[in-house]
Amino acid sequence: MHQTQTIPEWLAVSDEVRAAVAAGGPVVALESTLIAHGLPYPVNLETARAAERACRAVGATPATIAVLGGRPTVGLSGAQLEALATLPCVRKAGRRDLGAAVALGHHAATTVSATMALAHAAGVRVFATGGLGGAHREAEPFDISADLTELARTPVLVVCSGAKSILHLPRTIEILETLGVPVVGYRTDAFPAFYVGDHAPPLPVSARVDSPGEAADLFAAHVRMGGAGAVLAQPCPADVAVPAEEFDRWLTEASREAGAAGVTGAKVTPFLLSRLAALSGGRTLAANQALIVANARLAAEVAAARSVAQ
Ligand code: PSU
Ligand code: MN
Repeated sequence: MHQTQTIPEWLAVSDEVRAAVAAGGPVVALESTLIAHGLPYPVNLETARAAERACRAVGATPATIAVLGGRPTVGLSGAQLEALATLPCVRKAGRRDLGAAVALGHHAATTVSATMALAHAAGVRVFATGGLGGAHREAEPFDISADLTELARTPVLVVCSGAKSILHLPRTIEILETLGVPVVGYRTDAFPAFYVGDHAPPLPVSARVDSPGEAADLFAAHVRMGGAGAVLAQPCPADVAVPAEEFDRWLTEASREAGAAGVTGAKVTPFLLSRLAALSGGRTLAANQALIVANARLAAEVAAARSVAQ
């Protein structure tokens, strides 16, 4: 079915994405913070390209999203993707930072919250990432990601491997419940813990689906009844997932280093991910890469399921 949504003039949308959205074809939004700040070069560029290929392999159009020179852009070209993966001056923009990035002409990678906002403006309903932001573990300094509140207001399905294991996951799930955000397990009854294979005790999901079609139907029903965002979470591929005891050791050390270095705010997540990659001898990096690509593939399958395209 064709869409009638007009794309706002402040938004640059690639010809390919514009045509796919207009035709009601499957399109998958991909975020850029994991490229610019979540993964080191050249793994970041390889992962971004692999995620795009995974979408195309199942017939969906990838739409990687960022702000380039103050211009919110949906559907980066190969050269734009490379610039984002290599330039040192790329900022990290959550939803609240978009206005500043536009007005001040910044290059900015978009987090889940900002990517959802721009995907929605372009008429894209399905989005793939690695792990959501959420409630951090420490009570002080208080830190809860804008990803959660964006899910409460913007009707985009976020396909991920749950929320990042550096977070307080039980608290993150409770906040999503408070915000009315469905947390749907894909072929699992337990909320996935990013690249960590198991969480004891298992964390609840609000529903389980076993096919892309069921996921698409659930999301369509949620939006039809006035709901906004939803989370579709699948576990990290088992061959690369990291055991919880090992992860906890690395995280304790990485958190100590973050405290000693006085890292706060938007810098916390990139700092911890980078230290975890080093402390694990690259194991978390390999797992992060694998789950991002797997989530892109699943998002493409869901986007291709009929009810989302209507
Ligand atoms: N998933 C990954 N790596 C990342 C992120 C997600 O595999 O780096 C990013 C997302 O952009 C998410 C952000 O929105 O981390 C959360 O940052 P913060 O905790 O500062 O809200
Ligand atoms: Mn934060």
